[in-house]
Amino acid sequence: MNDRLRHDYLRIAPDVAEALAAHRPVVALESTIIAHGMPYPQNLETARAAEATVRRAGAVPATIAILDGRIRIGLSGDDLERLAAGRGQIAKLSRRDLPVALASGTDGATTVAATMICAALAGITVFATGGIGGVHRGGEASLDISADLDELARTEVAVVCSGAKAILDLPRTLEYLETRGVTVVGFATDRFPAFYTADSGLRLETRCDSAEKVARIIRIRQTLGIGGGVVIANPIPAAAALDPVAVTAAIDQALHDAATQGVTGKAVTPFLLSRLEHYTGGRSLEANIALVLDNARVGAAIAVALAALAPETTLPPRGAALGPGRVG
Ligand code: PSU
Ligand code: MN
Repeated sequence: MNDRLRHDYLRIAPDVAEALAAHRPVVALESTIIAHGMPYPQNLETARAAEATVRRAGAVPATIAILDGRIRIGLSGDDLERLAAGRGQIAKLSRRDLPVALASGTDGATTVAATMICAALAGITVFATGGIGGVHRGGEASLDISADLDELARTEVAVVCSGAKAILDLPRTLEYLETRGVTVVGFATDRFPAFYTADSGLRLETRCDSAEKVARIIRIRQTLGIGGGVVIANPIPAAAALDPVAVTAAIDQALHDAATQGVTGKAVTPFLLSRLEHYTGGRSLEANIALVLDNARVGAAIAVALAALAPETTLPPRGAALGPGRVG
C-alpha cells in the first residue's frame, strides 16, 4: 500500500489491522445507512448490533466512515454515536466526494461506493450492507444512476445486500450490472430480492446455497484479475418481509413527493427512504434492521469461508489495487 496514504489519510483500528495481517476474516460495514438511512437511536442500535452479529459469526467488524478528514476503518463506540447522533450534519460521501472531505478535514458517511473504495484500500474483501444504489426510475433520461454500480464494476469487494429498493428501476439496475461485468449471486434464491420483499420477480442466473460456494466464486474472480466486485443478494428473512402491495403503494407516494418537491442529485435516495418510512408507518424500519443484521451474518460466514480456502487459492493482501485489471 502507498505509504503516503497510510500515513496521512488511513486509520485502521488495531483489532482490524491484526486480523488483516493474520488473514483472519474481516467484514466491512458502511456508514451512510447510519447517518442517512435510519433515524436516531435505531441507527446507532443497528450499527452496534451489526458489529456484534459479525463478531458472533467469527469475523472482525470494520465499520467505515470519514472522521476529521481521515479514512477510518473500524470505529469505536463513541465514533458510532457521533455519526448516529449527527444526522443531518454528516455529509453523504460517494467516490467523487472522498478527496474533498479529506482535504477539508470534515466528517462524512460513506455510501456503498465509497465504503468499497476504503475497504479495498485496507485490504478487506467482504462488505455487508442493506441495499445498493441503482438506476433510478427515469434514469434513462435523467442519467441518475448510482455511483455504486460503477464502483461494483471496478473495485474488488464483495457486497452482501438485500438487493435494491423498488424505488429504483430494478430491471435496468440488473442490466447495468450485467453490462459492467458484475457477478450477481442469489444467496439461496433464484430471484433478485427487492429489499423489503424477497422477490422482485427478476430471475438471477447464479444461485449459491452456501457461503463456501460464494467464497470460491469471489476467490476465483480475484485470481483471474479481472477486477470489480460481486453482489451477493440475500433476501430479507421471511418473518421480517413486508406486504408487497403496501410497499408498492408507499413507493408510489414517495416517488410522487420527490417529483412534486423537485428533489434531485444525491438527496434523492435519502429523501425517498425517509418518505417510505413515513408511509409504511415505521414498519419499513423494522424490516430494514432485520435485513441488515442478516446480511452481516451472511457476510461474516462468507469472510470465514474465504479465510478457510486452501492456501493455493489464497492471494496476498491486495492493498490499493483499485483499477480494473490490476493484480496485486
Ligand atoms: N439504499 C438503501 N439504504 C441506504 C442506501 C441505499 O436501501 O442507506 C444508501 C447507501 O449508502 C447507498 C446510497 O450506497 O444510499 C446510494 O445513494 P445514491 O443513490 O445517491 O448513489
Ligand atoms: Mn443519484
